Amino acid sequence: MVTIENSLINKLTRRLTEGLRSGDQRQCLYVIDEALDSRFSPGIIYTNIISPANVEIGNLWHKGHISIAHEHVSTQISMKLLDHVLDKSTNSLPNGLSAIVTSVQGDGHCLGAKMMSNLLSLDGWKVFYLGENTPADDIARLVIESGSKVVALSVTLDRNIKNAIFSIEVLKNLIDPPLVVLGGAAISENLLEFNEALVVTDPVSAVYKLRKEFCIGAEHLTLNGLLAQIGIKVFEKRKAIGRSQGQLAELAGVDKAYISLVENGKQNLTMGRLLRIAQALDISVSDLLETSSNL
Ligand code: B12
Repeated sequence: MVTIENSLINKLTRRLTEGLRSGDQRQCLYVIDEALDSRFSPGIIYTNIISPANVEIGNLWHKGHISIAHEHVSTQISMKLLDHVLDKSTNSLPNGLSAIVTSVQGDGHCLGAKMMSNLLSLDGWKVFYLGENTPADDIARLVIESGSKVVALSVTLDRNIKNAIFSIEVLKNLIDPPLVVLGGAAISENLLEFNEALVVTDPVSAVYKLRKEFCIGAEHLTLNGLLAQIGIKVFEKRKAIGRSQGQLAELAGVDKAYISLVENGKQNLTMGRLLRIAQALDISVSDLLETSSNL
């Protein structure tokens, strides 16, 4: 199962890299839609497909094989892909908290910060995504204006670590200081630790840590979100036990179309049918209802 998933991920990444290299936005969107149809989560699509494809394109530029114009086209398409995944995913209800996300001053690498920004949006945060290269004082001003509780900083270039330290220093001195989350290649590759910031290497873990930090939980899930999660679980479990939709429908005593609607998160199930589907999958109702992550 894991091998099949990995080989699909590798295949999608290769096709995405080709699409990005030739600047073919439509091909890139097809690849991402295929990843979404294959039920890969936004976090997996971001970190295991879009990210390595961009590393490949960036490396081609760094080695002088493609021009900066080609690299910029690829980055712009990738930014659209990140938003496409966000638009197609199930958002949590707003949690009432806001966060600022940016690359630190001097850093023009923007994809990591954008991934962090979109995953926070997906999790119900109001996000101010500032793009790249933002000076500390301007971040501080926006924290005051917006009342943001979190500032997530992305640092890719080693030479910009000092700018991150400066930003932390400036933010720490505010009357209502935000929690600073630090990530990016320069931080993770140098295994840096900071007393006054939360250091996290990948954006999905960062969102989970913030959930804990701010006690944000399943109460922010919408009905549509819950139905989508039940659908994913039914689909995954059915695949894992090797049954077709028709076979599962027969076992549960419902129509095949009903299972299809459930798996697509479009069916508001009755308790009786939820129980029968759970029994047909040989799992408990609470397994199906347990809210997991939409990340
Ligand atoms: C693409 C790329 C570029 C693009 C950037 C396009 C853009 N607008 O983003 C371009 C071509 C413009 C570029 C320019 C430069 N680059 Co460059 N670039 C890369 C490359 C190939 C990939 C970076 C990337 O996009 N990765 C994909 C993203 C998604 O990964 P990521 O940023 O690491 O983010 C992940 C995690 O780190 C994390 N994350 C990121 N931010 C955050 C934040 C938080 C809060 C959290 C929790 C997590 C998190 O989440 C992401 C998913 O897991 C890397 C090499 C590599 N193999 O990584 C070099 C690299 C980063 N670049 C490098 C350099 C030197 C430069 C230049 C100085 C080159 C030059 N001579 O001009 C310029 C600097 C421009 C500037 N002012 O910043 C060096 C950095 C060396 C160093 N250690 O300091 C690298 C490592 C290449 C190398 N081997 O030399 N680059």
